Amino acid sequence: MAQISIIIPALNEAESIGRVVAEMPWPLIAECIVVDNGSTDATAALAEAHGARVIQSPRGYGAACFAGMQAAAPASDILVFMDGDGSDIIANLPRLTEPIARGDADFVMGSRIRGRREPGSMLPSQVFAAHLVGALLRLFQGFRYTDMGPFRAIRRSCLEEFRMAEMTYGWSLEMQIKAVQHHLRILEIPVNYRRRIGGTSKVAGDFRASIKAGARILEVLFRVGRRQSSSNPQ
Ligand SMILES: Nc1nc2c(ncn2[C@@H]2O[C@H](COP(=O)(O)OP(=O)(O)O)[C@@H](O)[C@H]2O)c(=O)[nH]1
Ligand SMILES: [Mg+2]
Repeated sequence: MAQISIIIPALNEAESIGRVVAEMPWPLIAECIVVDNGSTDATAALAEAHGARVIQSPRGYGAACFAGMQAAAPASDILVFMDGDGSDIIANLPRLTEPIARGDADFVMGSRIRGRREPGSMLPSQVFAAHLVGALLRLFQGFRYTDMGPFRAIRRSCLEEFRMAEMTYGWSLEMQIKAVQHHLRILEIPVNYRRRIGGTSKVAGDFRASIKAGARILEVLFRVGRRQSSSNPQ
């Protein structure tokens, strides 16, 4: 049976992280790693109390995901990323991991756009950005993603070949672009999405952070995305 590590970047998520970790389907997974990078609240202690392995990482969403990937148990062959605010629905996990475990896919993206979204869980600007990036990626890469959502599963050996470099908000999109560039078998499946359980948004709901994230996403789209177009003779 494929071994699964769940990786959750978490920054000041004390209001939600305990419940997120407590809801883990432990028989299905090898471990749940919570990557805390400088939380000033009880995020790390609560995650640990509910059964997660807590590690620390340098600042940045991508840095946290990268540290989680490096810390995953050597025997794990599938890595799953999800957020620590309770927005992702863990019951959707098998939909993400089973196609990889069966050998039918290497990367399974959860699309919130295709799933059911609790009203208010995604801002109109996020829905618009997902569509825009999807359309641009189709132009550049020939693969249509409908979302850049956090909940996703990837074959570990593939992710390790990507040489991930985006240590902030570009991480998620970099992974999606490199999956196309490395000719992975990609599947996008609907996942449902809720509002965060508590606490405050560090990205979409924070004006400055969302502008920074948007700029970073566009930069990754053009820089990483175009690398392939220019090196690909087709
Ligand atoms: N470790 C770490 N986690 C972060 C950082 N920024 C955001 N997160 C986490 O990444 C996830 C997504 O952030 P969130 O604030 O929910 O963004 P939103 O869903 O766009 O509103 C949450 O689990 C955050 O705690 C960061 O700089 N470091
Ligand atoms: Mg969130």
